Amino acid sequence: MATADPLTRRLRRLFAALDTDEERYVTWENYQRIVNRYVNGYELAESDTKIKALERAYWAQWLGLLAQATPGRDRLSQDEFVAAHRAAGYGAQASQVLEDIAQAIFTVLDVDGDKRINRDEFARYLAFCEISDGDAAAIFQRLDLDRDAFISQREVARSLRAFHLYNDDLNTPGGIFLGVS
Ligand SMILES: [Ca+2]
Ligand SMILES: [Ca+2]
Repeated sequence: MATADPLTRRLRRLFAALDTDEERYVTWENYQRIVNRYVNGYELAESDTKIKALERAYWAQWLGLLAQATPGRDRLSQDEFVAAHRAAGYGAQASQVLEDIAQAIFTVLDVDGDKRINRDEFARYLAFCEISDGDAAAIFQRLDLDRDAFISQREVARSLRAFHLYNDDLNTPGGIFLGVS
């Protein structure tokens, strides 16, 4: 069997991060669980506009994935999940989906609302993801493309695109925003 290409490997790791109940399928409930983690981790109400925006962005992505699957399906196996992501392509129109997810995640992480993620806000996010502080500086540096010591919404969006589109960087850091370490 041929070795899977880097995009497929990234998407498999994303699948594993989503399939927390190890059903070997991803369903909308798995995405809801992620949204609920933000509710708890950031002490936000379920009705908070930040949470609603995140839920809506993930819902749009999920519908896009289902649109690529066999009609009538409401859950995706790992192979279906990878194929649906690849078919969605995240070119022009579908990239708006990633843009909306980036914006929603950014808005939650930017706790003080100054339109940029500083090191403290990023450290809080890593703690939320249960990723060790030891990696924080290196990950932050890779995400901070313009080296201004802040992560902008644009930098979040670019990292998400790099994660979802074909390129051979196995360690592209955008997965961090999706719970893939
Ligand atoms: Ca901030
Ligand atoms: Ca920056």
